[in-house]
Amino acid sequence: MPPTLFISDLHLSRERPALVEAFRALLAGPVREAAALYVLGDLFDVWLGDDQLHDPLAAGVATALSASADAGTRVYLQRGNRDFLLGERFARAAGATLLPDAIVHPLYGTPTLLMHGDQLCTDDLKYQRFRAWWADPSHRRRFLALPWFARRGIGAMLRSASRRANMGKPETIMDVSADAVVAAMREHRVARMIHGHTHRPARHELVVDEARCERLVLADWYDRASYLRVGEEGIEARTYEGSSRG
Ligand SMILES: [Mn+2]
Repeated sequence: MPPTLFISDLHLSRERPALVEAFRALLAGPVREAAALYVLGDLFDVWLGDDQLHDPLAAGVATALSASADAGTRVYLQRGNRDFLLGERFARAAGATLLPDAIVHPLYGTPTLLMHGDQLCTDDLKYQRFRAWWADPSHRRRFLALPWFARRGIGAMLRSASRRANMGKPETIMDVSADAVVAAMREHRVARMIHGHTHRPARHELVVDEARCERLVLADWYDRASYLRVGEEGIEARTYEGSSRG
């Protein structure tokens, strides 16, 4: 059976064209052989609404993803904390299925909880307040009704405020809370979860209610393209040097 690939935290933007190329190469390479591709959030460095598809980079990413879908790889998208305004219009353009923020999918027989991971950083109260505010559909609607230039301005302001805030935060606050991980595993009755967001790729083992569980954390794309390959044979983290990178 073909493998399933997981990526997150690409933060694609015009500032880093090499990564956009690496993403295209990944789609044209390993993704073609895969049964499914899961993007677990922060595909884009910022998403201000689906009319961002007017941006050639965004449109190109959607087209490349939909080519993968057309070639037979199922494409699933989750929203991250940078692109939480990704909507159905983008998903349609990308030939992708937009998933809720936390969902259990069976992977080769193992029910696996999938999420971006920001919701596990419960010690970061300031960020969780921000997240709760944006979770309100009326707040989202109001923001999305603003003209493009206004959203772009507000987005830039929020990003620089978040950078300033994160500089002052202790490392532990920026990671997931152990209690939140256990609570999520219990709530969704799973022994395995995969998430991104923290940029701390790892395979953690833990015991929840006497059951052995594991938590797989995806790598970001700041230095190199990487993905997690899940197959019948097991799980493997891989980096990817696309042929078009050079
Ligand atoms: Mn994130």
